Order: sequence, then C-alpha cells, then structure tokens
Amino acid sequence: MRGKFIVLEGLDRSGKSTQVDRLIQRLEQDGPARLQKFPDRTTSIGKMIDAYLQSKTEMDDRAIHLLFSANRWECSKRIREDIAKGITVVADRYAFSGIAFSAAKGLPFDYCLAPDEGLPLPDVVINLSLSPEDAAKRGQYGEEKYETLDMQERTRAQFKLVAREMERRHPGRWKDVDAAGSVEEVGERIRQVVGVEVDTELGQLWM
Ligand code: NYM
Ligand code: MG
Repeated sequence: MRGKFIVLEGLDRSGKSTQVDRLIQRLEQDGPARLQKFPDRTTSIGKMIDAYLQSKTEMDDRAIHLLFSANRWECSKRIREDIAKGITVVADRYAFSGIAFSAAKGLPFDYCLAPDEGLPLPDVVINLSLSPEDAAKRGQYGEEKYETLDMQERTRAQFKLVAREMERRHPGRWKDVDAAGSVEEVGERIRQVVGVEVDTELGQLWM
C-alpha cells in the first residue's frame, strides 16, 4: 500500500510547524512517515531562497517565484519514491503557499499556478486558518521577508482564491481547519480530517 501525501498550509504563525511535528509523531504509530519542509533550504536552490527571505540578496519577483517551484520539483522525485514505498510524506507548505504569497505581491494568479502543474498531488491539504487578530496575539512577526501584517492579510485573501481553485480542479481535498485554540484542540481537528481514503495512484497537481 502506498503512503499518503499530506500538506499543511497556512500563514506565518498559524502553528503549522508545531502541528506538522505532532502529526508525524502520531502517523508513525501506524507506519513510516517523514517531514518535507518547503522551502527546503538545504539544497543549492534552497540556499538562494533562504538568502532572499533573509534580505541578503534581491531577486526579481518572477525569478524567486520560479525558484520556489524549482525547489519543489527537485524534491518531487524523492516524494514519489517514498510514497510508492509506503512512506507517508507530510509537507510543511507546498505549491499553495507559492501561489498565495506571489499573487499577494501582485503577480497574476494564473502565472503563479503554472510552474507547479504536474507536481505530486496531495491527498489532503490542511489549511490552518487564523484571523490576523489571533495571529497578532501570538507575538511579533520575525525578520524575514513577507512577515508583515499587510503582506499576511493580502496572502490570506489569496489563500481563499487558491482554496477555490483547488476545489474546482481537485474537489474534496482542501480542508480548512480553525487554527485558534490550544495545540491539543487544533491537533484534534487535524486528526479528524486527515484520515482520508486515498486513490491507488498519486495524482498530478492541476491536471
Ligand atoms: N513561501 C514559501 C513562498 O513565498 N513561496 C513558496 O513557494 C513557499 C513554499 O516562504 N513566509 C514563503 C512563505 C514564508 C517563507 O517559509 C518561508 P517558512 O515555512 O517560514 O520556512
Ligand atoms: Mg516563517
């Protein structure tokens, strides 16, 4: 039996990384599971992305958009292989962040979607949704690019369009989960939506 491909999405400070770690620990009770972070900052493309996010280099909006996508493509072979071996892969962000953040900067939505077409299709996307007010209670934003209230609000609006596109192209896979509340409460909400039945074959994104 193949592994599942589970993606967690959401704004910065939505609690994604905490919940991804908990989810993997729970999944490992039933079988092998591993984390895949995006961006994966360990590769040579990932290092360019990291330098951009830390404002150590400047980059054209389209160039950085394509690098985020290239970073997913370079990891996609291993994702497919692991899933075929029965390993469940849990991604902390994926193409949906790619679209939402770049579209929030003003790039055309369809342009943002295009380079990820054909990537492994997640069996389920858990979108941790949190109001900007609740997010603000979780402390100051960090130093990285995009971590401003204005940018997060625009990205949040774009995530709604991404959800609509996902529902149109791949119905039933996008799950909005309320990210307000304790770590345990949010974890329980995730547990309830993650136990989906999966198709025999891993699909292709946007196809
Ligand atoms: N981000 C992430 C993008 O702009 N495009 C993408 O394709 C991906 C995967 O990178 N603010 C942005 C969202 C985050 C930032 O992510 C770094 P993280 O999860 O904080 O390392
Ligand atoms: Mg961050």
